[in-house]
Amino acid sequence: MTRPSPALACLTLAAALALSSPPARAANPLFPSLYTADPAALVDGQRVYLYVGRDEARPEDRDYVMHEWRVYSSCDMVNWREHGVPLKPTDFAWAKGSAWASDVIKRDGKYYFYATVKHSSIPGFSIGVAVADSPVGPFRDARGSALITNDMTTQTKISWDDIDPGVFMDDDGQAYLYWGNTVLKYVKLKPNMTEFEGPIQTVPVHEFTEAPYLHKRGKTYYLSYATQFPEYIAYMTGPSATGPWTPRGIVMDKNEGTKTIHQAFVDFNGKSYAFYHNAKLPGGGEWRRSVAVEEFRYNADGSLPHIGQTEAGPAPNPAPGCRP
Ligand code: FUB
Repeated sequence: MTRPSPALACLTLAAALALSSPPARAANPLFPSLYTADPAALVDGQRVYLYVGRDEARPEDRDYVMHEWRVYSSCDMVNWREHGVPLKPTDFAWAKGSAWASDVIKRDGKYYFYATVKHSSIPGFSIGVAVADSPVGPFRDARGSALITNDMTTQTKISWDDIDPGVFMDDDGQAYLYWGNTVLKYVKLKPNMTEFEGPIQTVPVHEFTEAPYLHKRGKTYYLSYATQFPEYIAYMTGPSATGPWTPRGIVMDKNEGTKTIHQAFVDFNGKSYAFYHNAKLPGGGEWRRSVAVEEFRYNADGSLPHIGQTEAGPAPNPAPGCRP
């Protein structure tokens, strides 16, 4: 009997493995061992960092139970390294809990973590800012007091209208903080990233719910947000970080199982990605959510496409020089 050549033997083995290997784990939701929500993404060098709130609600709970944020990083958008807990609401001495949505930005070698938390003495939700020398923390309170409290804005009476920070720095170094539920607000930040540079402004947006997120591509500014309830992801575009804004429609349809969706858009290693959350992890639900990611391409006219949710998630996109 003649033996197959080594090359043929390799090919045959590869074909057999391809037929017999179980399918690779679906990439979405990204973190199958815990419930996660409210993704915030930061590309730093060749790595992408992903900050999420941990949903700790039990199946019988009827509200969010969120005691900490978690941070992960990836070199390829498929394999994620866990870095633990970079910050907890109780790291702010003036806060009493609720690790709701966050956003993180780098400036002058430091990392600034804007965090929604419940204030312990001023009724309602607040936004604090913490700082670290590393994107994975540990972060410490940068002010010793909340940056934004519920009593600073009076457009609505709800106690949760000052949530969901989205921080952005323009090419000229001017930083902006957008936030809000029901009413969209923004303020310019001083270069120290911890103080206002001017007054709080409001932006009229039809059916704005929450989760504002500002990013820029070329000369176009994209202000995305959650609209309606259950939420869809919608967006507007404009010629500056403060508009004027033109509504551009829906990017992602609402979830089943949870009414929230909370998006973040980044470019990483030459490709574009949308993070969001759904309730698709087994046992998931309204307060037990799971973060997912999709790759997408901008349309030729610069508009965002309609992005569908997939189980497979993005193909691996290994960034050169990044050590997994
Ligand atoms: O996770 C708590 C809240 O639910 C967030 O702050 C909102 O964006 C919504 O996802």
